[in-house]
Amino acid sequence: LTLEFDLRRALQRGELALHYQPKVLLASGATVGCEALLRWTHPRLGQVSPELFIPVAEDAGLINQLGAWVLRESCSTAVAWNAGATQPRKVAVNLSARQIQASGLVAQVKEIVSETRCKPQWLEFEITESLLLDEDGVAVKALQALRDMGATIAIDDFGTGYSALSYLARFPIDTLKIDKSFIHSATTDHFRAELIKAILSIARCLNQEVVAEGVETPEQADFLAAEGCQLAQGFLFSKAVPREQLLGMFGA
Ligand code: G
Ligand code: G
Ligand code: MN
Ligand code: NA
Repeated sequence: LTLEFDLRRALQRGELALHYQPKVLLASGATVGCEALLRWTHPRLGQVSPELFIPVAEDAGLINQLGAWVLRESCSTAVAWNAGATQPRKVAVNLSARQIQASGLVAQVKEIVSETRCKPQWLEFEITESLLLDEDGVAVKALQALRDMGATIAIDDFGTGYSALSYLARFPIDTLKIDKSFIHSATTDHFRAELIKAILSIARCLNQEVVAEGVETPEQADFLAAEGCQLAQGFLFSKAVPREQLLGMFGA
């Protein structure tokens, strides 16, 4: 309850910040996109993880307000980052299950995109795979509408959820983000390494982009590059950085 009170206050007092983790080309290390990640510096507790406060925001009915703030920040960063760019530089925005199931999401995205003059092509939405199980559900319809606008859809934490390969064929997904737990054991666990190769092979067949998450060592990066993975995020390259720092980073 107290965290809920504090979160309301945080929204008003500007204690929240959006940081951006670069997404890089493994071949060159060049930054070609990024993922927006919420940061909250609590006046007494210090850094509070979004893993902790997103569920609080959801239960308190604050997630729409928080989501709108994240999207507005992300769009305005995308506009600045894409000024003069020849290739679209995408900002990936995380959406929780509750956000996608809420009825106003698509209208909210349309409004903010138009208000900030952000091209939907500069946005990617990250969701978790369990949302796709309900084919005729609200979530899948919302994702379809976002895609029709020109945004792309990524499956976050791929491999950790209720992975049903059938949904990959049924639903148009643009990007698979391989969960960091796979990447961390790729160079020590033969079985995990083979699974990563299988994921890369499926993605090639379905024309999907793959992003390896949580790359921390050169050995992991070398393994991924050798297996044909083109894109990665992780502490080896950069943690999430403030907007000003992101704007100085690009390679394409
Ligand atoms: O940022 P960190 O490295 O601690 O992320 C922890 C979790 O919080 C991740 O699962 C991430 O997807 C989620 N998260 C971070 N920022 C946002 C956000 O803006 N919206 C939502 N819904 N989740 C976020
Ligand atoms: O669930 P999602 O993929 O959105 O979460 C991203 C989370 O992963 C964030 O909390 C981010 O800070 C964290 N992260 C990013 N790069 C690395 C990394 O190289 N290693 C680890 N352990 N975590 C990372
Ligand atoms: Mn994510
Ligand atoms: Na992830």
